[in-house]
Parts: sequence; structure tokens; C-alpha cells
Amino acid sequence: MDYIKEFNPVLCEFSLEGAVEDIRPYGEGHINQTFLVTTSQKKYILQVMNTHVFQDPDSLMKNICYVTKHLESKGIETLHVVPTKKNEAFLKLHQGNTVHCYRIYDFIENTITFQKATDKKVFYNSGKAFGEFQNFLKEFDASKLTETIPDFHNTPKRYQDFLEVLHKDCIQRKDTCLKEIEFLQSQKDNLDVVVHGLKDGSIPLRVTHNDTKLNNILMDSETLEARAVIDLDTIMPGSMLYDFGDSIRFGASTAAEDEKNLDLVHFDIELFEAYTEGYYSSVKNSITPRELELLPYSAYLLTMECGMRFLTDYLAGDVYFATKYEDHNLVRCRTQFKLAREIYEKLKDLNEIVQQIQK
Ligand code: ADP
Ligand code: GN1
Ligand code: MG
Repeated sequence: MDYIKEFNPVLCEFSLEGAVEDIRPYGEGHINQTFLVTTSQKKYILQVMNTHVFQDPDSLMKNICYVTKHLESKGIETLHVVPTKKNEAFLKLHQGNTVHCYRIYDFIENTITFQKATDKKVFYNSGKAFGEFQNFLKEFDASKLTETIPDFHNTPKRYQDFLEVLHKDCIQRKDTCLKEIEFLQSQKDNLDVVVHGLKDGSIPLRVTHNDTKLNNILMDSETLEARAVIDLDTIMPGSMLYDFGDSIRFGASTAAEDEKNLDLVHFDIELFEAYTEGYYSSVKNSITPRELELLPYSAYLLTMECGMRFLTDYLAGDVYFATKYEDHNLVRCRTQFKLAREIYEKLKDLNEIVQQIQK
């Protein structure tokens, strides 16, 4: 694939430093198409924005500029949006009958992202950094941020969406995942605790990141300290429990999110402890007793929710998450359900860990 030729009309619209020497796909994100652009002088990240998932790219980029400028003004390392020659935050290009949206960030040098927590220290560091990011988000007035995906973590609503897709079974995949469907249906009464808590006020509504997996944080390649929280597309009102739970679901697994051999997939209680310690050290002054009590449950909830989203997308014909092979979404769903089951069984032990950490 000649990416330099393909993206030439796009890159022409931005003032990049140096001549473009190389463009290649980069990272493991499931939503945007990400490329590393190398010029004779520096590196950039180019993204083809996913406008099927984010239907209002103008508001989305306003959110990102608002948040990153604020972070920059405080001297916190963050994404830096490279504007177009017309000084827009992203480029809308009419190509054939469709409009494609592109954005460019400076590449944040000397950092790495992990697809799996390799050791407790790395995961502790990411917990501390996501906690600090949560503190930073307290300064934002939620009304100034557009909700980029309404009901993003409304788990009961996602369950209803699943039922609808299951009912339609538009590409006849239902019979290939009966066990997963049955497991999800058996859990349906356990999915509404956070949504109810937000509604009755027992859980505070905050501004949250909402997509806190380990590969959405850049770690310094030498010190392994967290450098920058990235993937800021879903910053919007939510619960701290969504951020905590999502980090645990991805990072406290002994295997990759798409490991096919389920014997390798386990919930690692020591990784849970490391992350919780890091996170708590940052948020101890603002987390409420109810939130603390629900930290372990949130790990189960977000893992169920993500498994349900993968299953729903599998049944719908892979229209949301990027997939690399035919049953990729089903493979991902299976790892999540296996983890969720283990987390649920260990809730008592996890509660004890949370109690201990507070002492
Ligand atoms: P997606 O929404 O598809 O997950 P991300 O914005 O998370 O896309 O980017 C995908 C990956 O690209 C990240 O996990 C990270 O490895 C890498 N990445 C993104 N932005 C930068 C950046 N500014 N500097 C270095 N790496 C980046
Ligand atoms: C997506 O964008 P990315 O790959 O960091 C998804 C998350 C899921 C995650 C599962 C906007 O995250 O919600 O938890 O995949 N992001 C969006 O790996 O839907
Ligand atoms: Mg990402």
C-alpha cells in the first residue's frame, strides 16, 4: 500500500515540518485508523477519524482542543493538535460521495504503550496517572463539553441494544454464540447498579475519560512512568467507576483482550491491587465511600459491558470495532466473559483489598 500517495491530498492541507518520508499503520486502537507519519524532521500521528462512531466531529474536536489547551497551560504533557493550513483543528475532505475527517497530532516521543500489563509497577503507574487525570477533569464544567457518544456506559441500555440486534440476527450468527448469549442473559440483573446510582444521586456524576485502557496512556520508554493520557475522544460526563472498571478489565488480565486460548485468560488479583493502590493514591481526597465500595463491582460491570459490546457487534456483522478476522469480536467477547465470571467470584477478596488500601 502506497500510503504516501494515498494521503498526499490530506497532508498537503497541513503545514508539517520537513518532507514526508514514511507513513505506516500504527498502534492497536479499535476505533480510528492511526498512522505514524515520519518526515525529514519529526514524527506525527495521523488519524482517519471514525465518523460512524463519532457523528459530530466538530464538537468532538472542540472538546479535545478545550481539554488539551487547558492541560498544556498547566504544564501537563498532552496531545498537541496540529492545525490545518486554514487553522482548523481537523480536515474535512470530500472524497467521492463521502466526507472523510482527518486529524494530526505531534507524535509524543520516547514513549510506549502496553497491550498488557507486564508488571505491577507499570500498572500501578497507570492507575496513579488515570487518577491524576480524574483530578484534573474536576476543573471542567460538564456543560462545556459535548457528550460525544450519548449513553456510552449506560449498561442496561446496551443490554437492550444487544437484545434488538439478537432479535434481528441480520447475518445469522446467533447459532454460533449461544453459550455467550445465555451467559449474558443470566447476568442481566447485575448490570444496572451504576446507572441507578447516578440517577438517584448516590454516585456523583463527574467528567470522566471513559476509555481508560492501558494502551490509551503513553509511558516513558525509559522510566516506565506515565507520560500522557491519550485517546481523549470520549471525555464527557460519567462515573469515576467507569474509568476504574475499564482499566481493570483490560489491564488486570493475564492475557490479551483477543487471546483465543481461554486457559490463558485469568483475572490477576495482584494486578488489581497494584492499580487500585496507584489510583487510590491520586483520588483519595475526592472518592466517596459509595464509589470506594463499588470499585470491585465496577471491574465486573465494565468487563461485562465490553464483552456485551463485542458480542453485539459480532451479531450485527462487525460494524463498530475494527476487526482483523471473521470471529474477532466473538473471540474478544469470550475473554471478557471469562474475566467477568472470575471477577464476580472474587468480589469478596477484592473488597478486602480495597479496605486494606484505605488503611
Ligand atoms: P483509537 O481511538 O483507535 O484507540 P488512539 O487515539 O487510542 O486511537 O490511538 C491508537 C494508538 O496510537 C495508541 O494506543 C497509541 O499507541 C498511539 N498514539 C496515538 N496518539 C499518539 C501520540 N500523539 N504519540 C504517540 N503515540 C500515539
Ligand atoms: C475501544 O478506541 P479504543 O480502541 O481505545 C472503545 C472502548 C472499548 C475498547 C475495547 C470509542 O477503545 O469503549 O472499551 O475499544 N472505544 C470506543 O478494547 O468505543
Ligand atoms: Mg485508543
